[in-house]
Amino acid sequence: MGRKLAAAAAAVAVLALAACGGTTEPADDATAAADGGGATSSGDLVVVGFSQVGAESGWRAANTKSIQDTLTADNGFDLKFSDAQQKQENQIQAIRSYIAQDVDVIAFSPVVESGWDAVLEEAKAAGIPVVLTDRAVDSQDESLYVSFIGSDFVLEGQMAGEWVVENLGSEPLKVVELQGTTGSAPAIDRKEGFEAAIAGNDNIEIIASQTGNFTRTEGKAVMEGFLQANPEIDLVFAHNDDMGLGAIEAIEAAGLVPGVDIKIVTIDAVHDGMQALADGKINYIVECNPLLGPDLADIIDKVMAGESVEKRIVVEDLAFDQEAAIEALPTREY
Ligand code: GYE
Repeated sequence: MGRKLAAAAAAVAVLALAACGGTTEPADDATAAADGGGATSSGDLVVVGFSQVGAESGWRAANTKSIQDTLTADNGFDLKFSDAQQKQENQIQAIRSYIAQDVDVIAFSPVVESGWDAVLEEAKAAGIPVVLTDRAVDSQDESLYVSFIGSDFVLEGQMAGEWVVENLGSEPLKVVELQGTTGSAPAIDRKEGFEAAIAGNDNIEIIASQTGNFTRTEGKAVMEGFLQANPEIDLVFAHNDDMGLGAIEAIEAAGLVPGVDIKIVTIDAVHDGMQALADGKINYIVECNPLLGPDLADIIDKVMAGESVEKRIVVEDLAFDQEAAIEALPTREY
């Protein structure tokens, strides 16, 4: 959403008339919200306001689809969905809009870890439970959210690092790292996990590390810079498949063979990444499961029923080499 549109949407939301993302609320919602409608604002449906990070990667597309396919009217939900285009200010605005609309539950995937306390306190004061999906916040006050569903990103980085140590660590290895969005939980944690795994091995050296913002375009551009500045690169560790796929383009454009001249390890295991792994252009992928919709629906149902919910739900992830990717691809959901 552009700045102007976001501002306009927020202004209208104050009147409890509009949702973020440029859609207009049905009139009965506005009336119900003005009446303090809450759970009854859409008949029997549970009204959920979801603020998504953006559309930066294949992972995000699969995650959005899972949420939209699960939180349907047939399943008892009225989903209000907004895309923050990787900007925290847009997410804060969307959350304030959901508070103004008096939705039943707010869920969001925080683009960065810090800076959420104020808006989460506003949601708490309004009596609206918040569920974190995918990414964490660094708030010390855990009462600001009811549950956090997502993968263990430190473990993912560690699994990637362990594979590198075991398979490539017997000879000197110059590594470049493509980091995710600066300040985001997966970028911070995957870096930490990878570094911890390679720490004991003197052969492995990270010679350059920069953010590619989880996108293919930026991953490619950063890799081009790495290739120009470093005559010798043995391995790319990319915090997601998309940046790894961008790196493949840069490596090929430089006349080198990805997966052979320069090895590549990534995280996500979305379809395009798995295809590149099957084709031998990526060497190893640690999975990050984006299908969070069913768990989110389950948590929301429990919250609405007044049942207690787990504060932290850890999603289990697998890992794939070429052979495993070839085997998994035909039946993979994303
Ligand atoms: O790995 C990346 C996406 O937060 C786990 O965000 C998610 C990450 C995912 O852009 O592809």
